Amino acid sequence: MSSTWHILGAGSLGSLWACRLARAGKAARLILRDAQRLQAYQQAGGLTLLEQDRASLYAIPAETAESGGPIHRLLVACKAYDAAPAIAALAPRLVAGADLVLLQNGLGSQDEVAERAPLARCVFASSTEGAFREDDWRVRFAGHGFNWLGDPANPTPPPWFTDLGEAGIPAQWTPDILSRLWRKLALNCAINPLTVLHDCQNGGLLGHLDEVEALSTELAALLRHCGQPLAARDLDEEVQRVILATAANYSSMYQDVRAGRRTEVHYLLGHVCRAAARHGMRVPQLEHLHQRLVDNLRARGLPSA
Ligand code: NAD
Ligand code: KPL
Repeated sequence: MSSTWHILGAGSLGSLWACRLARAGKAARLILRDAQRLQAYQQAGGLTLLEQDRASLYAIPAETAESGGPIHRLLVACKAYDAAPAIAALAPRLVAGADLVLLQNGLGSQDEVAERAPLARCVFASSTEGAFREDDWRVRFAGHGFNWLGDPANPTPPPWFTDLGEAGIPAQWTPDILSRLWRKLALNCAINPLTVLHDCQNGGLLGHLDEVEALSTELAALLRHCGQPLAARDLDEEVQRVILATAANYSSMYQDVRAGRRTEVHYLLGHVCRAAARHGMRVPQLEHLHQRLVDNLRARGLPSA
């Protein structure tokens, strides 16, 4: 097996991971959207990672999906709605037993990817690290956090997992990655849509705690119904703790909407509503929230799925 990390998507998280892997001497190769992006990247001379007041340039080799050559390990670092089409385009290059590391927030995109790459091992990740693009090929490491990785189909960590520690990427292998992803999904559903609808920072939700509590209660019931009792435990308290701890921040969905970017709603609130429907469970608060959010996005001319 080749030890090269192919990294699909040189956006915020993809660049953050690529730069740290390259800095640690790990073989990394970026996969960019098309020949035009590749040319622009080559002109820039590499990726720049900004950490506090330090800027470091990493001349990581790059290619496009069409470049050819086998892929043994792929970090999928695009948005949830781009993941399945990106993997479909790369499928002919994936060797049997290739490892895919899926950094997407929310749930649903992981299964879409797995369908398109049935011979690959899909490792799911849940990240609380924060990064954003200051400009093309310039990414700021904005928030130290942690990464949990796991494979719902196989509790054994892959041999390359030690690369992460060696590259200074804080990570732990967990056999219960689905519980982590559901918990984060529930937090995002209780907070992010309301910040868009009330046009406020996370702390602004302290003025709407009745709404937040009603959503948390319904989300916890749904998690238990979906076989995720751990993810449901004391959800209400954690939602309020996160609101307080991030009171001055704008949620990621709020930032996407404000910047006119497509949101990942289909894999967040959309996934929750679909899961409830599959289980024949009524979730009127969540359904109503979803409808209000969809209407709000449509009114702004943004995709609602
Ligand atoms: P981003 O938009 O900054 O980067 C995604 C990149 O993928 C873009 O550069 C895009 O052009 C590229 N891309 C899309 N399709 C592609 C394709 N077919 N081929 C090549 N490149 C392609 O997104 P991000 O903020 O890095 O988020 C990635 C995922 O990580 C999301 O699901 C997000 O919710 C999650 N996440 C992000 C952060 C963060 O701080 N940015 C934190 C936690 C989780
Ligand atoms: O993850 C978040 C986000 O903004 O996406 C928090 C801060 C937890 C709010 O849901």
